[in-house]
Amino acid sequence: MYKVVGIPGSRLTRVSWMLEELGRIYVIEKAMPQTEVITRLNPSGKGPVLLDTHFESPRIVIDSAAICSYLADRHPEANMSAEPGSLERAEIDSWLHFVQCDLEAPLWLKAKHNFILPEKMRLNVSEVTKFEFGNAIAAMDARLSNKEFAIGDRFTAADILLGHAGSWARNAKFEIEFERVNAYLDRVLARPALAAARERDAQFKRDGGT
Ligand SMILES: N[C@@H](CCC(=O)N[C@@H](CS)C(=O)NCC(=O)O)C(=O)O
Repeated sequence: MYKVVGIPGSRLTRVSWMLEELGRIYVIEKAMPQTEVITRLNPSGKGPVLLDTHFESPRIVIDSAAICSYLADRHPEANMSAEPGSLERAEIDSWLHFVQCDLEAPLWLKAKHNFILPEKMRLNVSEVTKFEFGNAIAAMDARLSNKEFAIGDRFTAADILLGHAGSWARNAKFEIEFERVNAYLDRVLARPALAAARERDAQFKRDGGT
């Protein structure tokens, strides 16, 4: 079984979405950042963390992109990864890095300065984050071109990371002016596996998990 530790509704949804795509059984354990529970698993104090309990000594994997990549490799029958050393694999990996370094960085920076950092540290980063996000989206549009999914005609871990960051951008009211990117996001965000993952988040709250 798999256990996902972190905050439901955060980047953790990338992992539950992936697990739903793979049809795997998993449990969610809520743990706030920088608490003892999470820091024991990830010294940076950040979630999500995956525990793969299929082994005598459970494996611990940290970072949402690494976790999705690991899960895709563990279940090759789902065809959500590619052979290490292949061009397709390099393309998937490059999208995973793109999401974290280019696409979500401005979203995260804005969130930190809006409501996460201690008030005295907060700055107005609206202009720079809008600029950087705009550059990232333009690059995404050019790279995606008219492809159905990030690497072509099959859905991979890269689409989960891109889709999740795109949904985050929409919620945070970052403008996406590219028709192809919006059509792509509509397509990946309509996946039944994402709806199931979001339902798990909602269920967690209904059960008093807050
Ligand atoms: N690159 C990491 C980022 C992890 C991250 O920043 N997680 C947030 C929750 S979604 C967190 O725990 N933040 C607490 C902090 O920055 O101290 C990932 O994708 O897993």
